[in-house]
Amino acid sequence: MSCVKTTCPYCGVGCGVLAQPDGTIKGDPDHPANLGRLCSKGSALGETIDLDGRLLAPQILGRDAGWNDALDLVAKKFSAAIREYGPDSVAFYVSGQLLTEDYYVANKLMKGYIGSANIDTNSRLCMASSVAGHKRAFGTDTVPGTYEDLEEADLIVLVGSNLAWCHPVLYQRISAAKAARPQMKVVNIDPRITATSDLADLHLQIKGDGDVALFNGLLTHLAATDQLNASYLDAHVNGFEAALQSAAKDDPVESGLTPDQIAAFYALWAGTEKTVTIYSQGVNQSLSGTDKVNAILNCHLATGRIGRPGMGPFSVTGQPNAMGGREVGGLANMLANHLDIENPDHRDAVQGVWNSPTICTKPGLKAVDLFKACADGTIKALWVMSTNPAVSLPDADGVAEAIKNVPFTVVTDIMAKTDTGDLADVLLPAAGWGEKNGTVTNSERRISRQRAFLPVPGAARPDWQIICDVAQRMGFDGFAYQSPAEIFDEYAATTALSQQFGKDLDLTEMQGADYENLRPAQWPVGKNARFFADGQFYHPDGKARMIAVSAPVLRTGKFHLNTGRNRDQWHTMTRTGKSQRLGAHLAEPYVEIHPEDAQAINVDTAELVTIIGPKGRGIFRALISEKVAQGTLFAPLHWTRQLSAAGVINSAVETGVDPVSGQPATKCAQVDIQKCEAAWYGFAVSAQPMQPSRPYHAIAKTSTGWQAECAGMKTPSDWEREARNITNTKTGSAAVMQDATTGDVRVAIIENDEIQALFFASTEPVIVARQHASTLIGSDVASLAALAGRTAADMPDPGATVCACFNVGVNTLRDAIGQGATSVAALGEATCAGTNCGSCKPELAALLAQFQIPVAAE
Ligand SMILES: Nc1nc2c(c(=O)[nH]1)N[C@H]1C(S)=C(S)[C@@H](COP(=O)(O)OP(=O)(O)OC[C@H]3O[C@@H](n4cnc5c(=O)[nH]c(N)nc54)[C@H](O)[C@@H]3O)O[C@H]1N2
Ligand SMILES: Nc1nc2c(c(=O)[nH]1)N[C@H]1C(S)=C(S)[C@@H](COP(=O)(O)OP(=O)(O)OC[C@H]3O[C@@H](n4cnc5c(=O)[nH]c(N)nc54)[C@H](O)[C@@H]3O)O[C@H]1N2
Ligand code: SF4
Ligand SMILES: [Mo]
Repeated sequence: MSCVKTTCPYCGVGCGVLAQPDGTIKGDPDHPANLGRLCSKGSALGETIDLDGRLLAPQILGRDAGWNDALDLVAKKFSAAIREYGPDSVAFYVSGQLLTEDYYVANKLMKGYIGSANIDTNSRLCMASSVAGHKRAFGTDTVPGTYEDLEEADLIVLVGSNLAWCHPVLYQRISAAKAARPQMKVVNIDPRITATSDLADLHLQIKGDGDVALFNGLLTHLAATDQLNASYLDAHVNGFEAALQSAAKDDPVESGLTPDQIAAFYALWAGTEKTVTIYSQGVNQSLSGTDKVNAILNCHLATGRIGRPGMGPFSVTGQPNAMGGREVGGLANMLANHLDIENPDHRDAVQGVWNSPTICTKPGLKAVDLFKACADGTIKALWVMSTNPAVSLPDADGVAEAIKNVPFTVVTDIMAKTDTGDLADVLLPAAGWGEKNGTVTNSERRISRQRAFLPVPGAARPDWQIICDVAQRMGFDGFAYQSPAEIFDEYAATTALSQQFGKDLDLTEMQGADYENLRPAQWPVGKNARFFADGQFYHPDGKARMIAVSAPVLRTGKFHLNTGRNRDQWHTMTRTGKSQRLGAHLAEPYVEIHPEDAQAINVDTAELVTIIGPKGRGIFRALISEKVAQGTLFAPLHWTRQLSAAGVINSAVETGVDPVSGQPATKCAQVDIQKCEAAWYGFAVSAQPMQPSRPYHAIAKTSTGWQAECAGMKTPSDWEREARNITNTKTGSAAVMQDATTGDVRVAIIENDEIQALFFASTEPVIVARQHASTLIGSDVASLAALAGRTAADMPDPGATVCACFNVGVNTLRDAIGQGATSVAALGEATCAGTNCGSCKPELAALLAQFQIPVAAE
């Protein structure tokens, strides 16, 4: 079968993938980002390309429609709003998951033809603080380093980055480099203990937002101990004195770390020339996000540790095309090619190359303000593409209301049902990964092709084409492209402007390139791969700037809610949620809470808690863990109303935004937490899709159908009816058993001698071998044995999945450790765990530490 070289659609590592139409997925050994590796999400891509749940035709007000009607309506409504209320009455909210070609035409349409800059992107929630920090320091938004720097470094400092789960292949590259050169050191700065901490020689469990104090302290220490690079500062950097003065006012102990920890970190940093500081959302998603970025950059500039092999600051991008979006000007305060809206020469030049009727003259609304403008009625027509803001923005319920308030909303998505799509007047079906062609740029500025290897299903169309179709119907020329290759060519040509104005972006070499066979290429193409090697920056005087920043006053509230990601899910789970393998890792919305806090609110393992924010609340499973500090909570952002009606964490997250970048501070919500007094807890498996609609519920795919966790506040009077309703199984005979002493309930629904559904309820969280229960669906095992929910002697219960590739559960691993496996490699040999993508290796190491019987000293 033919094998197509494409790129993974998930994280910003940008791994090359070899894909076959039957869903066989392998890492591309020739791709410089991954050299053949893939993580659990990449490896499971084949399980997410089915058409289940796909949006296959345009819909107008919930009914299938033809493209002509849908496109005419969108064009008519946008044109009417612009005519009546002006260009700023319409808005696009787009995504770092659009391909560069999609992004380019969306930006061109809004900024050059509609004449507004009201196009913002989910990168505002993701990279905006890094962009702003780079621009302040370097004069342009440049990530200077390459992935090889991570392997060549002697010290890697991870700040607010759970690399093991979020950029797994980079984690693996660093891990392999460290194994080969054990003198390489890793420091992890994170208020939580994470899977990434496993690689760290030093874990600094900082207070939330303690980063500026820590890095300001580092700068002061470097100055006080005479470890700055004076000649570099003199030749290439402005602002040192002011930055140092400001830094000296901060006390690093404010970071929450002990003087010993601080001293150990400073000594390591000061003494290691080849230092790379990797930072991600623990830095960006903060009220002081941009200042954190500059506090880090200050230390690299003051030591001249930038632009040379094995050293430099490295902001890792989240989404597959976060970087491409920044290049084409996807943010409301940028023009294409890293040029500035505020600069009339830049505006004229962009309008010139576009030959467009107009050009926006001022920055547009940033994401949070954009949805406020939806709420207050300013926005009359909104188009959301490839993002799910009703879940992913803070105050998610308020955002959903705001979208409802817009007179006309369009959503382009690949899925028929999403929390945002449910609010739209018009749904437009996009071609998804594997079905469309284009380019993406990864964290190290490497442009790779996404290539189609599947037919486009139903009436779906690629995003670029949908945008151009609407533009043409709005009467605009300049959108008559026949292919993404044409768009890319135009875009590559326009990067000459960046060169003309002395900026960094340069794809001119790629103009006219053989798009079909384009090989992964890093920009600036054909030049030094590292920026700033010559000490030249992009401010008018050619120098970099150190920025005077001060540690923020830390917020105090009842609980500090930190949010982020799970290993095996991608954002709002529209794709990864399809894979039962990935779902088995962590199957419902949860919140990590410290044991003492759990005790204080009287919550036991696996009970439910309500998290109460200023504007909304949600219900989550309590995961009691010492990995979070006392007074802090951690919850993943992934669950949506489609999967768990009360499980959207952003319902409870309402914070401000960073004053420089406008990025919401989604890592430091102040919330309250209470025990959720459930009268009963339930667990169900069914051959049918379930939508239990109980006060708490969470559904997930299994190998035989679906599973549901649920809970209610009132005990049902008829358990059979409850079981049938929850499992969505109306026919068949039901066997109901209730334990007279405990009150535990078990229901099996059987039809034609096959188990269709099982339901378990208890006044306590249900204890049942969940994976085993799901394997019974469709089997003819006698219902009574099944009702026990235990595993038959010949079918050991593997327990919660640790290795998603080979479906190896925690019990299997514990047994293997009991039988003498003493290393991750030995566990791999015994069980296969960790031998494919390797994403679970940190967890294997943790299990070894937990279950190994210490060998007595001789
Ligand atoms: N599995 C998986 N991988 C992904 C994604 C996914 O959805 N799933 N999404 C991708 C995207 S778009 C992004 S942006 C990246 C995000 O990648 P990361 O930024 O690595 O992921 P997060 O889990 O959001 O947050 C990272 C860490 O910041 C810590 N943190 C919180 N507050 C602070 C603080 O004040 N200071 C410090 N130093 N640390 C803090 C959190 O405890 C958390 O462990 O992941 C990408 N990769
Ligand atoms: N509390 C909290 N909130 C956060 C974060 C956090 O750490 N904490 N992180 C933030 C960050 S960094 C990010 S990046 C955002 C991510 O948040 P979102 O962007 O809202 O999440 P996704 O689930 O990636 O949404 C992508 C949507 O595009 C659809 N889609 C997939 N492929 C295509 C395609 O080819 N074309 C089109 N048109 N649609 C497609 C998917 O089905 C899905 O509905 O969340 C942010 N929100
Ligand atoms: S690390 Fe994983 S999610 Fe990220 S690009 Fe590579 S395979 Fe995809
Ligand atoms: Mo992101």
